[in-house]
Amino acid sequence: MSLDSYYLGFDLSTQQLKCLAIDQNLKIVHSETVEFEKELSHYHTKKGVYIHGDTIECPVAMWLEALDLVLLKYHKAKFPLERVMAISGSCQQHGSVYWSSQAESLLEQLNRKSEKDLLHYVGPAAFSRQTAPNWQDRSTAKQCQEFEQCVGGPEKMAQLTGSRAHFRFTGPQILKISQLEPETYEKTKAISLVSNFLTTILVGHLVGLEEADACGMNLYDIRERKFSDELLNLIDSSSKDKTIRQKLMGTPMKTMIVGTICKYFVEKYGFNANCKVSPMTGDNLATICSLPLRKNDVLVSLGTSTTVLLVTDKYHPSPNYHLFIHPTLPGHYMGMICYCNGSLAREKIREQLNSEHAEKSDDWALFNQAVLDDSENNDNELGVYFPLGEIVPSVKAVEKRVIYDTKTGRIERVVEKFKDKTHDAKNIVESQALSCRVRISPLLSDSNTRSEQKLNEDTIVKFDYDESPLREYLNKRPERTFFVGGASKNEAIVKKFAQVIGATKGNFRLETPNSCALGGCYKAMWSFLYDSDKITAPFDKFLNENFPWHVMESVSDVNNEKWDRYNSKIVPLSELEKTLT
Ligand code: ADP
Ligand code: XUL
Repeated sequence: MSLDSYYLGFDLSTQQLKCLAIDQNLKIVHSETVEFEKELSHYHTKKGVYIHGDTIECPVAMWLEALDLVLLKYHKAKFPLERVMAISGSCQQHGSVYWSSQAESLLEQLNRKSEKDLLHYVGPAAFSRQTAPNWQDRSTAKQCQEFEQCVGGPEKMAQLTGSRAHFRFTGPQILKISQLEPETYEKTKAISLVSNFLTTILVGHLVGLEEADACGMNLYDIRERKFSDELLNLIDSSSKDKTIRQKLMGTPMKTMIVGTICKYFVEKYGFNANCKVSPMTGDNLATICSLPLRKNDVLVSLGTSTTVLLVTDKYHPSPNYHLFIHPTLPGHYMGMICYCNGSLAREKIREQLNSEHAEKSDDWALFNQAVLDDSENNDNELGVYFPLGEIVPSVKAVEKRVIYDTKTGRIERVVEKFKDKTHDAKNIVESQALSCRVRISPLLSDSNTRSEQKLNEDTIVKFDYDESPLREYLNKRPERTFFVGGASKNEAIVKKFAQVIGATKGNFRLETPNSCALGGCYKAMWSFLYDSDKITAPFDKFLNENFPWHVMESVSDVNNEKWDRYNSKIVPLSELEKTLT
């Protein structure tokens, strides 16, 4: 009989609950999923949510049923749950769960009983509100305004909490509930994020917020590492018993292990009574734990949209991106930049190009050839291609092509089209990648590489709210870039992104269908081993040393010598963005 140890990672996302298991060699050994719409159809959700205009919510009871169901699948598969040493996981970010005053006593039953199911013990009576706002909700415009006014605008808000006020962030959501549903708010004993809701169920008692995920609330003062009094008072300045501070259960947790799994799961599914629970965290925070990312490493997700995640020790907030405390690396932050226009914008250019050449519209061959064709000179061209309104920069839908003076970087004229449609293929990928490069730049350390080009380094460039001399951008390169997501299959797109971003220690690509849950598995394993003094390595070192590197493909033939070739496009990009509204 093998004596393997296992670690579980949950992924409680919008449409499904997944549970992944790894062994002590970090190899995935089992996975089960419950799809909400299909398998829990009696909740009548569409893609996991209820939509009423701008209001988007999820039924909390559905998550309880899903947890029983996913573990039942493990049980039926005869997976040895008694050898699971620790559990952690990932949950959709920003959502909030409202516990009633009976919650504690109802949860307590999970430490004694197991005959019935979770819904029976922790059913509707445990909640003062049966639904949780979902991250897609857009109903809090008024509350976001109140939040930003309270601290003095979007920049101040970003400095304080790592992000400007966003509809989906939990603080504005709680404020809305306190204003529109005062009785519900009054009856609420405690408020969880989805992450500590799941942790709570696993350990069988109310537990506080996980600190990294608490940064997705617009309430947490990241530098002071405590809730902002100003913002808490905006929600609820009463000095009565049940103040917002008490509802949020005090200061968020920084612990690696929060407790052991409760009796319900031990008796019902055969977990070991010593199985440890490490706090669940938000999905993006779990994603960075799924890869061996260290300071100055960047993850570029080329999905429908483009998301850039990076690890930094610089607290340089901006209203255009998000900073969260890193869930496993003390003194570090996770930066997150979300672009709306990624794959769909590239697809549009590909289709136009193919139709000019009577090629099949969904073939990437012509597009790819154009992207890498260095015989075509596009040195004085720049374009932005935003078929959808963009988040970074924050502008309306627009497509704009310009010709600029290569000596000064100043824009000479706007053009309807470039010399050839192939130039659009090259220019869209270059400008998308360049936008990533200039936006991650303030979060990177100096890399001691100098450009040979003669540029006026004192020229002031402006991106979003940041204004600084060009020189600030000429010396900042990430160490490693990791590419994931649908378009990372595309050799040409990845090569161009890699050239423009210019990582000094390599570019990698991998398929990551399970990244959130896998990040949870790795966090559970490292937390368990570190907490029980079996290892001393910090999380990044542990993962770098133990990571199954064979799953990773090195994009090695990127000529990084060409990195500084894109330096001369920084000023024109800044100038072009200034003209957008
Ligand atoms: P999501 O972000 O919705 O999870 P994916 O990560 O699966 O999506 O990425 C989907 C996108 O990947 C599609 O919009 C498609 O344009 C793009 N894509 C898939 N294969 C390729 C390819 N070979 N070349 C370029 N783009 C691709
Ligand atoms: C991040 C965000 C989404 C959700 C998806 O800010 O809103 O990524 O976390 O679950």
